[in-house]
Amino acid sequence: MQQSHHLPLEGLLLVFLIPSQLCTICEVSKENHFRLNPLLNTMINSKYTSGSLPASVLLSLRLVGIQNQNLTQKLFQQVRDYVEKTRLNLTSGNLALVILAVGACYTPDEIFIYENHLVSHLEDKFQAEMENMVVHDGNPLTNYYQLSLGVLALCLFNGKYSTTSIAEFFAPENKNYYFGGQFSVDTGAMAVLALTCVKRSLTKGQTKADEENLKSIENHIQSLVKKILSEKKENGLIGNAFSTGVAMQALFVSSNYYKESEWNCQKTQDTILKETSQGAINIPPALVQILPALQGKTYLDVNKDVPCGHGLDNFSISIQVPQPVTTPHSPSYISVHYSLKINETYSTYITIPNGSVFIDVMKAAQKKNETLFGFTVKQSSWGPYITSVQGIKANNNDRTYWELLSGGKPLSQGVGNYVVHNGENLEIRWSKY
Ligand code: B12
Repeated sequence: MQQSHHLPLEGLLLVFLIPSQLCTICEVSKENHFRLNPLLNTMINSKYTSGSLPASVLLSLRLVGIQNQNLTQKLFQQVRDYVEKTRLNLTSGNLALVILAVGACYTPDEIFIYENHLVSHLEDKFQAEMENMVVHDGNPLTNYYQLSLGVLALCLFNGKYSTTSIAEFFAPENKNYYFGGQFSVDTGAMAVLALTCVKRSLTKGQTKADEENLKSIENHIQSLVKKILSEKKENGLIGNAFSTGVAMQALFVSSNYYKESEWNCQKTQDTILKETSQGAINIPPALVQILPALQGKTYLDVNKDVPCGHGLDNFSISIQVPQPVTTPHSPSYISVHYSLKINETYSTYITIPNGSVFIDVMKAAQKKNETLFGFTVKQSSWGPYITSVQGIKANNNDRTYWELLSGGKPLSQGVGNYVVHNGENLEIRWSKY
């Protein structure tokens, strides 16, 4: 008799528990860990030349439980050098990444955050972002992806922030989630991670204002998740290959906002593994977000009550010795059409070696005519970013930038990575986002 009373209750419990857990157990199985090898080795062997990339790599490795002392200490040293060299003159998102990486998994390195008062510096930077929005028509100093990283780090490391402002500024209709009218999956996903952290801390709060903020934050998460899911492609990618890692993380932490049938996590995982093993996704800042997602981890696990995982601790890491590049044959050449559009369009034909990237075309055009095609770049974790052409500078306060296009369509790679083809129509256009 007793049993027949228990069974329906257990069944009921399972019905409630399983759907919200299904996605969190979508992780690469132990037998398939070898499939993470290409991804891990590209990440580890990248030169970490720019900005906060060592911090992002360190964060990613710690989240999946890689505790190779040589490697993590080398990365930690690079993070310290970065903080010291820049004298904390970093953007809000870069400082947030440093805090998340150094503070991840309760290692003794954590003391660096407190000795250097990094959390209160981040509070100031976050405040400056908000003030810039008030003065410049709702435009932050950086962007909402970085503001979300900032909220996440403040929330996880007991920084001060106003939940009322967050509930107000992070409404899904805010223009900062969109570039050229297109929803930015990366931005929405990072915001879901940040808002989920704030939501969890508010659930512990009691005041009436907390209750109202909690309600609107939950609504924001719900509509952002809907927008992220609407960017799901036939092959399982969400947005594009470079946004899928952070989108997966966002969907892991928000599984009670969508139905199990709305996302086939396994399909997304399979495509990502296939693309990384074929080298189609080989840019470190994308890989650092993919790796935790493939292990069922998210940036919210940074300071969970339990220490980070040990899952990949015995992973075979091969530090590659760079091979000298030999070019046995003289290269074949291709020709492309390059134009620069401001109000008028300036065009030229460029002949360059086969296999060249967009920036090679720009350099060749600059050599031909410095006044017309002269440009400047800034190094970032994604590679060189075009900051000005003909002396006209991109500016976040008025949402202007130099857009890259091929055949009239925006490119999803930067000038340092996009390999150009014979006969292609390349364009750099003065645009608003
Ligand atoms: C915000 C943003 C923009 C803003 C940047 C200005 C601003 N207000 O901050 C705008 C809308 C102008 C923009 C433009 C472009 N972007 Co963008 N952008 C982002 C986004 C959402 C966040 C960047 C960020 O702050 N990261 C966090 C901080 C801590 O890291 P950071 O390295 O210091 O950030 C700087 C760089 O990322 C740089 N940046 C922004 N976009 C790009 C793109 C490239 C190729 C490079 C080298 C640098 C760069 O701006 C950041 C602030 O200074 C990322 C998504 C992501 N996951 O990062 C996409 C992302 C980096 N962008 C991308 C792309 C493709 C572009 C464009 C090439 C699009 C185009 N067709 O023109 C252009 C860049 C052209 C150029 N001038 O060189 C891709 C890059 C993919 C790749 N394989 O390289 C991403 C990953 C989006 C995606 N999923 O496809 N972007």
